[in-house]
Amino acid sequence: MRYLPLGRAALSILVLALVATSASSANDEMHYGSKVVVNDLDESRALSPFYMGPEFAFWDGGIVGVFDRDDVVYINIDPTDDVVSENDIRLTPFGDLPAGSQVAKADNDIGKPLTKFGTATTPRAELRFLDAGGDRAYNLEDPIYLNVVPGEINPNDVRITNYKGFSAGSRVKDDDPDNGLKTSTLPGMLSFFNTNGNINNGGYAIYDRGDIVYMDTQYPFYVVTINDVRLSI
Ligand SMILES: [Ca+2]
Ligand SMILES: [Ca+2]
Ligand SMILES: [Ca+2]
Ligand SMILES: [Ca+2]
Repeated sequence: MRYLPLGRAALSILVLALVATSASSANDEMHYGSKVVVNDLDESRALSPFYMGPEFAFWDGGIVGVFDRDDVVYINIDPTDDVVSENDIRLTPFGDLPAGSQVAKADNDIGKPLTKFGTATTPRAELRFLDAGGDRAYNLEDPIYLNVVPGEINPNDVRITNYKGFSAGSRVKDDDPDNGLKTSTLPGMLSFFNTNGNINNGGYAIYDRGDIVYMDTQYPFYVVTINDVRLSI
């Protein structure tokens, strides 16, 4: 009898541990800016290439002609259209619409002009990582940035993953601890999971509503592997 209370305590600890374990691998962890870890539900799923390589771009608000924190940043899926269009991905929030959301037909940013990075008048921008562990390799602990003026984190860079309490989709500010730190080239390319499975006449996956964009970071490509990054909700 005297062991019963201990047994109950041990049982409730076990139950709590099981609940915590199942919660950490559930779908709600697979949001924008999260990385694929062992046993995630999407691990080893097939990814599809985009017809044309999507580009990062911004809707130039705030001070026009200057990339600043009032500019909403996007993945422009069709880089030739130069406007915010259906199913482009927001990398920063727009009003109530969170970072990682796909643009929908009725959204207020649809049709807005997009400015490309890397032209004669605009800075270059790349996805790069901060080597937090200092092992000179990209791994799970390393946060990712849309790094404008690649090489060093600057104010207004976009965090693609969380960093020390700063959420994915937030902008780096002058006083933030990551401002000024060095970045390294993130290997890989953008591809997508064809959630609804639709294909065109040529047999290629169609990117549309509900499909999930990934930064595909390592061999084998076109497969979701550990370290890949989810870029949409
Ligand atoms: Ca601006
Ligand atoms: Ca577009
Ligand atoms: Ca590292
Ligand atoms: Ca699709």
